[in-house]
Amino acid sequence: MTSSLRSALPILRVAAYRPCTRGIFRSALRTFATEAGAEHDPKPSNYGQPLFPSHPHLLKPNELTPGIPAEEYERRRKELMDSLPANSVVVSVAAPIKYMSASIYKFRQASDFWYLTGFEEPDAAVILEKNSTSRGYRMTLFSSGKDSAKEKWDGARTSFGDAANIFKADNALSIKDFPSQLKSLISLYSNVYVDVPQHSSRKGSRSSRSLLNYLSPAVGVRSEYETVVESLSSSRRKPLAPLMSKQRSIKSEHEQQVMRAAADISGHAHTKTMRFTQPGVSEAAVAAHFEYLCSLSGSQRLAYVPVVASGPNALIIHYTSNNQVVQDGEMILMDAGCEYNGYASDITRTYPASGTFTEPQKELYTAVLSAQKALIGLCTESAQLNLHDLHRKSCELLKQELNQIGFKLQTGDLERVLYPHFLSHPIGIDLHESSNFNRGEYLKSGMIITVEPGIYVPPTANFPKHFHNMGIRIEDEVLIGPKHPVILSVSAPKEVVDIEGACQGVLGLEPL
Ligand SMILES: [Mn+2]
Repeated sequence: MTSSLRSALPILRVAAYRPCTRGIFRSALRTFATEAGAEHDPKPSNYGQPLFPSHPHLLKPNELTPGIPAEEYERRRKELMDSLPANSVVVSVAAPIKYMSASIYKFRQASDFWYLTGFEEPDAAVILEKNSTSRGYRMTLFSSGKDSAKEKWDGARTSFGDAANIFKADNALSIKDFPSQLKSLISLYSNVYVDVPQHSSRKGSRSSRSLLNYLSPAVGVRSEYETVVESLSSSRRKPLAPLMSKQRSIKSEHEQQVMRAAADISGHAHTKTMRFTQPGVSEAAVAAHFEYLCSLSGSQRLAYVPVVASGPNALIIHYTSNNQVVQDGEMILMDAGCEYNGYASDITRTYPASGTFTEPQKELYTAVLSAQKALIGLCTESAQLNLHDLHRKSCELLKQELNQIGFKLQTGDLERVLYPHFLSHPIGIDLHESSNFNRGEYLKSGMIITVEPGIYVPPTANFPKHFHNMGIRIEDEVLIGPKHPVILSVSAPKEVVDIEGACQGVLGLEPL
């Protein structure tokens, strides 16, 4: 038994389950912990995250995180390091734990750190030093390691030995050594790729810092780390985030599969939630139903706070109060997606509460849908378009569609009033992978973007009365192909007949 916590406890293990491969019935061998070669029980896990030995129902033997093989993480690091000039070092740190009142937020790893390491524990960091070995770099992983007293409360942490072996680090050290190691190490390199922390804890008041230190000793480490980073001259310090953003924008086949699975879970949940929705139900219940279905399908959390906007609430683009009651005759705009195995999904559907669109609802819905489908057709590498081009195209198409159904649009009506948001954003580990994404760059195969035109009609006399207070958005996730787009969110119905079919149970769906 390797865990210091467990070896300290006088517990005899009576049965070791030795999972071989997924899907094969596991035999319960009666062994004892003291026997040589006995493997660790799957429960409680000996690691700080799901790994094949402890969670064979979630991962395949070669996977480091569900759906992503260990060699893909190796490939990501190599690709990054190969792209850098000689004399470069990369530094990436885990996300800090956030505390809310007395309880703790479910921890979510920092996206770039996770992309490079697959390591899911807080209080961790990685240093990658470019060198001339065949691997191309040297990797040092810092983490909290075993601490029996702490693990008794928070669960297992991966040992340094396992951190090195499983996550393929040349060296695994305590996070407490990170600031001093970093300090001595970066003096050796002329290019230090690192991101300056956005909310520097050093800038906090003395009292809040001591409170943070009380909550987590690692905050002290973080503060020291920030001092080291800020002391670097601007000529040597280079931002890491733009490089990561570029690399992350092209999804590997494994990532595409995980994202397709995430979109499938969300798409099915949308379909079943249409069936669940009835006049008289609360928006909150609709949101809860969606989340329940996603969790039931294995999603770890929602990718964002869902928008469940009934009737005129749909005119508020980021309506998340979700505290009204669905009325007969209204449409519901639901913008909701789950996170699955580290990747976000993002789907919006608009459907009738009664199960049947009214004529004006159908007319406006069909206008948005026609534009949306035409735009998806342009999501190919061969189309040579960027996100700005696609957005401009969406404005043109929506104007044409609206003019055909009786709108008399004046300059600015569409962009300023009826369709005030942007068409699209890249999506992946983060819901909006846009902060460093160049909207002027041509779309390339392997990118995944959303396509989400919408029309929101305020009750003003310059727009046809029968469309007043309607808000419609239709959003899919699209994988850019060389010549064809692939709609990842295809399991959520969007044709009028399919939506009505889902709502009415014609597709064989029951409310639950
Ligand atoms: Mn979106």
